[in-house]
Amino acid sequence: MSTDTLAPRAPVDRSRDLSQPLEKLGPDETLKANSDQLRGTIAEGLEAELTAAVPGNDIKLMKFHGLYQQDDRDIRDERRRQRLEPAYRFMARVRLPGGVLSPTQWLKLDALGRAYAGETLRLTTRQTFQLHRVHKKDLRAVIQGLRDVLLDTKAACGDDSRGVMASINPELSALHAEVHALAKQASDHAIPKTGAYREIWYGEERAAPSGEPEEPLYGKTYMPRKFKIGFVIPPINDIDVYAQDLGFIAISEGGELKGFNVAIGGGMGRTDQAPKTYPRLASVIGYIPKDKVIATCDAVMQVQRDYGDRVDRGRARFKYTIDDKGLDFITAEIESRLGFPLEPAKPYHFTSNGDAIGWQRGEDGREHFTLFVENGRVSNFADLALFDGLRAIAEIHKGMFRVTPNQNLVIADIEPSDRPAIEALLNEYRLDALNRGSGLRLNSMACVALPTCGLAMAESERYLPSLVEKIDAILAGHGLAEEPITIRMTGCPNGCARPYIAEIGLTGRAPGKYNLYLGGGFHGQRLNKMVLENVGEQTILELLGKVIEHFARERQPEERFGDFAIRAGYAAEVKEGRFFND
Ligand code: SRM
Ligand code: SF4
Repeated sequence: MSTDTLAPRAPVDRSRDLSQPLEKLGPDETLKANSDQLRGTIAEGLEAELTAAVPGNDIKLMKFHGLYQQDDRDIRDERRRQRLEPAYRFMARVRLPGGVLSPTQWLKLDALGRAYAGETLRLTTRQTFQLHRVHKKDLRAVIQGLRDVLLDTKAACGDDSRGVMASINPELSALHAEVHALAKQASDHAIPKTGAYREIWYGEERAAPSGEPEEPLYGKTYMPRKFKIGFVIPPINDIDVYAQDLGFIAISEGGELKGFNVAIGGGMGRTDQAPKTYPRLASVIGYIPKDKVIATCDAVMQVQRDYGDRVDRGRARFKYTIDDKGLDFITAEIESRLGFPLEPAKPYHFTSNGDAIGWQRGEDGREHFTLFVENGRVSNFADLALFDGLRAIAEIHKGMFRVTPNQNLVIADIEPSDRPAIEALLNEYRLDALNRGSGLRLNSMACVALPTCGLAMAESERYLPSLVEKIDAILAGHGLAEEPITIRMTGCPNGCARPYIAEIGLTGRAPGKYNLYLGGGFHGQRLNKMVLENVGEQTILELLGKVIEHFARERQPEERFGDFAIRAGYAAEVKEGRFFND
């Protein structure tokens, strides 16, 4: 943990891209600036009945409202053959800071999912819900339904502060409550303030101009790119704090929250064949007392707002601003906007980035059940009525639910006297069986990918479960069935399941083809290394078979799979052609 970044301040360079005329910037900048604070022609596009789509510019603006236009890629070719427009639908992403929701909110999401979203809900890697396959004509009903239970989709996507994450750790009830409250405050503070959302989706009248700017933080051009904030409570790095643009690492004394170490510049996305893009782990730059959280959000976001690349969108994330300008310069600029220097970072310690599956008791005596939800998909499957089972639980549950950063679900805050009733439903619907997966499966995550994601190049959610089964067979053959190993798959290199910090990472290149990465840190502290590029299942299993065999034979006591993979140097071994011949 370096604190040398708190050295004397670098001079402030104000030669940023915003000083250029707008037309010299990327097209998305012009679009935002001319959008009348995200109104665009969204309201008109919703009325057009001849198409299930909305006009191109509105597709982009609607992201700021948490909505993505997509089409069903399973039937895209068939529709083209029939000369029909693609089967357009929308994905709505809910804003749910820290992933906490009440049973009433669950029941509303359940009802909306059944009525408008293909009878399914999707838990995401940033602790919220996505409703897919919503018809354009139903968008208002969905959004107004969410409003009935005080939920919305504001800023769940777009160039703004995205869903704010917070650790789940059920054992530390008081700390969790305080950190979650701060995450909610940061989310409320950082979301766009434009009235566009209320006007378009709730049908409210536009307020008369007050003379104040509609967006005090964002101005007319919002952020250069998405911006992600997360709060973590050591020792569990469940939110993957090093993958956040701005991460707060809770520092407590005797169970009392004191403040946060501040980490900046994390991000996963990369593009194949584009070396200027890369995943980056966040750098810890110092410590702030807890009453400075909102000021720090403001300062850090302002720095990225003002210095982020607004010409090349591919380099617009905060991680590149930091690498281009230098960490010392960015830290000094943050401190200058805060008006005080950051204190040296305080010691902290992480043990894993996974979830503690099963029953746990909080320090306040209440009980919590973490349910493994494979890849976050909540549906009624042929052999498991997960959707119905969770509805039945929500109907009697008196506590809260928490969506975890690993796409799982905590049935939280159960009074001990209520536990038998919850257990009876878990048994009746056989949901507890989900928690009996292998160490690999319980630490697996896959992004949505096909058929809804427009950027997917390969399967992910629909494929990882069967691949895990095959790797499990290899692990079991070496007595490692229970070994917790993180495996994460994405359908493209964008990294939505944070694959570059998994012990085994797979990113899609083409149908049936993946890059294979090994060696991420078990608590999210180290990026993995690419071992194979653009290969199919057989090659992946052949390589993993050998690595697992070596691991079983040569691991040191307590050595993690990822640590072993780095120590063994597989990336170089394979590259230099030695591995498959040994
Ligand atoms: Fe993501 C874009 C799904 C977490 C990096 N992501 C997308 C889109 C919206 C595709 C699109 O732009 O058309 C995907 C929608 C698919 C679908 O059909 O639902 C999508 N991302 C997801 C989710 C649902 C994955 C999941 O299976 O859970 C996650 C929703 C999170 C949420 O609730 O807000 C999700 N995405 C992430 C994460 C993980 C995180 O934030 O911790 C990352 C990596 C961290 C990061 O941002 O660096 C991530 N998504 C991306 C990127 C690459 C960004 C970059 O800097 O290069 C894209 C593409 C883009 O923005 O251009 C993307
Ligand atoms: Fe889509 Fe790629 Fe994100 Fe997966 S990683 S959801 S394929 S953008």
